Amino acid sequence: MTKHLKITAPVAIAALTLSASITLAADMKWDMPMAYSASNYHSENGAQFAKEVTEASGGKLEIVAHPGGSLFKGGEIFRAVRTGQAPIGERLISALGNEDPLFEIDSLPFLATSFADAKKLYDATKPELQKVLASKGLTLLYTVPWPPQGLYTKKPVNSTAEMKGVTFRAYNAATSRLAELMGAVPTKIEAAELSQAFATGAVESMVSSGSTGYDRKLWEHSSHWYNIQAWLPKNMVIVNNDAWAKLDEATQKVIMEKASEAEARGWAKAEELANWYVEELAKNGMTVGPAGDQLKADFAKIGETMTTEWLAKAGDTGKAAVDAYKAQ
Ligand code: PCA
Repeated sequence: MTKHLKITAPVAIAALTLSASITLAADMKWDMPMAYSASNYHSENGAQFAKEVTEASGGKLEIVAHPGGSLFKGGEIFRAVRTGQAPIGERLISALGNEDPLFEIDSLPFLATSFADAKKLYDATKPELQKVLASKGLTLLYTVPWPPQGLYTKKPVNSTAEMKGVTFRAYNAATSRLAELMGAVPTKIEAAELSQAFATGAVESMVSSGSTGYDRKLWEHSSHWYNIQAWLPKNMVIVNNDAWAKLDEATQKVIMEKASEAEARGWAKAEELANWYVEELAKNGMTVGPAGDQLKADFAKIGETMTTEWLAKAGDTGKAAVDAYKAQ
């Protein structure tokens, strides 16, 4: 009898512990790969979204955000979600031009250069974006913009001719093309690998927001940021439709509600932080300001070339999307 008790007590305790942990854990867990630094507002917003869905789902779903490319690198996230390796994930939309030209519409230079216009462009093109994603088995949850894009250099630059032969970090096909049109030498590099690329001298310039320059301490590697205000690219959070179908309606509703809140929060945060980031670049010793007249004129011309090229590639759908935006 004594012997019998000695054996069952630990077993009973183990069983209790096990059942306690089962009731605490959610029925389902979604890992959510994200590409940018944990402290960036995109990642913080995503982490908040994940936490809120987890809490509001009543134990049915736990979403865990993995920032900084720790689960999948930026360049792998879209494929991971499309193939179901990850049920949900975040990706820079305009890096997906080889999937569909429509994904590049928010990186067309000088089409939408303010937060208000970027929002208009998003509203006008959202149905088409959702359609393209649906054709790949994906659902759009929310988007968040980056602040306006400017040129980081190691020296004062007055015209794009001065960028000839300069090595340039690109984050999508559009920034690669922009570099080519300046005579610069582009290499595609994810933000997570940026500091190293600059530190080793692999690249010496780029076009990006004050946000990414701040995250990656670009003042350690460059001296100037020209606010050419060329476009405001967006990140999107997408979900795999097979994973989506495994959720009950109530959980799907929770996700959509929290996604819509994350979208509003993210757009507001980007706008709120835009100037602050630029001030931080200046505080850390960089010369920041508008581009000079020649540089501006050169970029305007490059922008026209890129828009013409994109329209040829994007066909009637692309033209209709631009027209829908302009009609707003
Ligand atoms: N930061 C991202 C994309 C646009 C931006 O402002 C990056 O540089 O990778």
